[in-house]
Amino acid sequence: MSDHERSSESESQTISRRAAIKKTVNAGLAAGAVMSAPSWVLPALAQGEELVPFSDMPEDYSRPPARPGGTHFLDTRQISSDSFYTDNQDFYVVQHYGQPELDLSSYRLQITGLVDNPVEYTLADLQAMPQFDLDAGFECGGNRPLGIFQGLIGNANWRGVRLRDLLEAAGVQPEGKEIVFFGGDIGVEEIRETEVEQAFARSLPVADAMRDVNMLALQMNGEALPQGHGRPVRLLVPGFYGVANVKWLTQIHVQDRRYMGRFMGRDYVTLKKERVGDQERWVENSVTRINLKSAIVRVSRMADEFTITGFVLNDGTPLQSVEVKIDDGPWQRAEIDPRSSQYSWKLFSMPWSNPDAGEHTIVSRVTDANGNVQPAQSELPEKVSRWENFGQMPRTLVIS
Ligand SMILES: Nc1nc2c(c(=O)[nH]1)N[C@H]1C(S)=C(S)[C@@H](COP(=O)(O)O)O[C@H]1N2
Ligand SMILES: [Mo]
Repeated sequence: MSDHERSSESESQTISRRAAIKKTVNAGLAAGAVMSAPSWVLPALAQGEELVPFSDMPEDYSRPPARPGGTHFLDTRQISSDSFYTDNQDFYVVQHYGQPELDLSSYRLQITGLVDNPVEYTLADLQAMPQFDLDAGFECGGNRPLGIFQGLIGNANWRGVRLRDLLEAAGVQPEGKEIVFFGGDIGVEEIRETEVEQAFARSLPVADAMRDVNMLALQMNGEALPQGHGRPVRLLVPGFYGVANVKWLTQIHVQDRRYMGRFMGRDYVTLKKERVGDQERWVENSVTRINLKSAIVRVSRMADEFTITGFVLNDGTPLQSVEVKIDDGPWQRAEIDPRSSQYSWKLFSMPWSNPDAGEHTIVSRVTDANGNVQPAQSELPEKVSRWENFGQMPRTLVIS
């Protein structure tokens, strides 16, 4: 499906897709439930349960503590049945120009450009509008297995105003093609040997911006949006990599051409070899929808019963299955957390009884309802940029 076809998908298709994922996830649960006791009712580490170290991780692995104003990543071994929602204090934090402190009483969100009614909202205006809430998980487009073990990831319940309501009130003119979202954070960029001030910004084509799930989020897990996550307002584009979710949002601008700023045109741009018609070409694309991805992050042990846990992220397409392979064994179906919804992360688990002592390699793969299978690293196209790491990720551990 091309991006264009995806973005012009009608409301009714969106709704039926959402109904479909409910069914698919429930079906996955029913199938898994026959094979194993549901693990989701267990606390993070039950009494007598212990984490089994991965041998692909340094023995003294630890991540730096969260610092106000800094970046932060999850220790993904701590993702368990208890952590469907990532704590606000532990949700990963990434920004490129530092964290601006916006004054809430003078805060304004402007809507400008090719609109019938340019407008400025105060925070109180936004808070007084109808709100909706949605579970959404996402990862940084630069998330990776090595070093940080997939830590640039999180899942939360978000609450805020529907972006489409604001765009409709503003009245996007027919010449408006692209919607640009500016943050209040400003950095200096050297472009063509000239130093210029730039705000962090990302853009969406009008059709993508009009999706009914896009939110101007004011709350995260029931609290006012924390400073590190964009206080007081951030854009949330469910199903997209984190870079789309502009924090400290101050301006929405409608224009008749592509926005080419650093984070659309130069950075967060993946370079890979692809077939274009019957030609093989090196293609650059900006990081947008989350590729179909699963990864194992945790193995726990209770006597001789082991549990393998991992996560799935994608663009919201319903899933068919998540499977785990141990050494050269068959792919075995894992159980998907029934709390999963279309844009949340989907945690999965699989019991592993009485493994043999010695080193083992375990790997997961996810298949979506359209039959797309998460590829092995060796099946991925040649790629030279560090964005969009979604191939299968084998992990190793030693059972003693
Ligand atoms: N204003 C602003 N928004 C931003 C960024 C930024 O640098 N400035 N970084 C983006 C990137 S690259 C990511 S991965 C996500 C991280 O969101 P989080 O810190 O809430 O997890 O924010 C996005 N939104
Ligand atoms: Mo990112």
